[in-house]
Amino acid sequence: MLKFYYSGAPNPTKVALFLEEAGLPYDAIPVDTRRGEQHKAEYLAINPNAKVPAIVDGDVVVFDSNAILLYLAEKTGKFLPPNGDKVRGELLSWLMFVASGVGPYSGQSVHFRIYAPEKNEYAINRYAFEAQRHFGILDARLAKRKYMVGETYTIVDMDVWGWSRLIPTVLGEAAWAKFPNLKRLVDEISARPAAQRAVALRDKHTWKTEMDDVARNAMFRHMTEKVA
Ligand SMILES: N[C@@H](CCC(=O)N[C@@H](CS)C(=O)NCC(=O)O)C(=O)O
Repeated sequence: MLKFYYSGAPNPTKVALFLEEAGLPYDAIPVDTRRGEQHKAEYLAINPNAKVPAIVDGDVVVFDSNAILLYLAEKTGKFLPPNGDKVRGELLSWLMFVASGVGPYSGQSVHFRIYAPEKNEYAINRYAFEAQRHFGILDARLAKRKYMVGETYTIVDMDVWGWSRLIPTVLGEAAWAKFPNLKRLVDEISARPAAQRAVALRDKHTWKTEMDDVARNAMFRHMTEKVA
């Protein structure tokens, strides 16, 4: 059975959404990043980047949520737009836009707003600005169309949902008012039974909740290693 290495964080949750939507049987294996399990040798053999998610599907190993969504969609033929170079170009562009922009800027915005030991106004504003700019681009696209690519719900919408549903954490409680079209898509997906199962998956395991020195040492290793 497909092994899904996960936590309740945004990137694994969008893969959980695909697995639930597609009805693929899977074995959910917890990787408690606050306990440092992402750095264990057996997990690094699967994902050398020491992050979740990753999957092992027979002899196929895939890490990075965006790569996993594309792999699973192509393998199953599900949640892809119709064939054609034009729409394929859109699919790849928006997947990479989420992978290289929405995800990293959202993650850094949360880091500097919530977890950084010093509240650095420049860094907070830099990452919030860029996260907001990226969400604004998604919102503008969704003002003119129901879904991100093609006429139906695809892996790009699942990819977008992963971080967008946490916009209040990324940008503050009032931020949803700026993205009505994106909110419409997020609300539609969040109401789907598969999305509810994806979000509830984390309740099947027990996780370290404290963001204490053990968690900081595992997740924010730059705090103890000066690079430049
Ligand atoms: N580009 C990767 C990013 C993965 C990532 O940053 N995962 C976070 C959870 S959302 C993680 O594992 N954090 C633990 C850590 O940084 O130690 C993806 O989309 O899968």
